[in-house]
Amino acid sequence: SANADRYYSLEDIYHWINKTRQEHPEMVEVIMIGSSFEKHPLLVMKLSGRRAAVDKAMWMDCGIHAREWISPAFCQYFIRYVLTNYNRFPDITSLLDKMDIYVLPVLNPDGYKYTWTTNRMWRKNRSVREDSVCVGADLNRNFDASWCTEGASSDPCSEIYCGQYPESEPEVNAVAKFLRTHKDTVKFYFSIHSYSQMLLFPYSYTYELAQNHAELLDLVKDASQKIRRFYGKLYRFGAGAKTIYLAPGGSDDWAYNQGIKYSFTFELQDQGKYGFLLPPSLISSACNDALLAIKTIATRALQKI
Ligand code: 0X9
Ligand code: ZN
Repeated sequence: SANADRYYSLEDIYHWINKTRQEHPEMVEVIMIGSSFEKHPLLVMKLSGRRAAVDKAMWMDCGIHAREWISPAFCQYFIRYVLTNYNRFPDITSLLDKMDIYVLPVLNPDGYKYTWTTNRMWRKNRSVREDSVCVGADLNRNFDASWCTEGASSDPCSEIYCGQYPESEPEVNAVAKFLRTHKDTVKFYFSIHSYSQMLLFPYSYTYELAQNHAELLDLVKDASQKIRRFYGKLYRFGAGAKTIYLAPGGSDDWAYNQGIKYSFTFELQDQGKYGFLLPPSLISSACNDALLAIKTIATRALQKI
């Protein structure tokens, strides 16, 4: 199983996914939801407990932004935690007894690979257009949520380029298609980013408040306080537009508008000392923060739905 003491290359992650399925055939199913621009498979790992079918599910994706290496590392950490501790720890056992968990460890495989081979600071995917020399769209500006308004750019050379039209990017279209098909069961949406230590929820494309803003605020506040108490780390929390910046076309806002009322974006460690270059020695600390936040939010919200 994955070590939390190093980062995995794209090839290593594919190998790890395959190995993990072989080691836990009764709990893990691998679903190919589509392909990236460069035809890498987009593999979702479906985790289920040893029980009858359930009608609820959680979704988590990692690695939308290529250079945020702690994000895929967290998806791996989370999967390993669930598989190791199901039927051992009551918290994760009761979560998995109530819902299935879908995890997409690398949403942007082409970009992730590029950060290993060529440019460590690459953010976007690697899609090519005939009319521009610049490569890539920002996948977190390409969802159909107030697409390409203030906080995104229509310039293909920009780091926050929104793409040619909503869901123009195959990675975004694959995720949106999957969630549209599963929106009756998916109750939680988590998207993992770095850095700056924030627990965010909709909206980011407008300053207007989400319908259940007070409830979402309460959940992330509780999670932030627990992280502070257990691990001493400070996480800011709130609606995206006010807490970080106005940014349309994001996956969390899109998922929320599909009816997934518990929708979150986490920005993991650190606060800027290492930034995207978080050293391997801090992987487990960053992952513990995020794991505690997810367990806190899901456990509390599940009591109400
Ligand atoms: O700008 C982003 O996409 C995220 N920050 S990052 O530094 N990782 O790039 C924040 C996303 C918050 N949610 C939305 N903008 N919808
Ligand atoms: Zn990001």
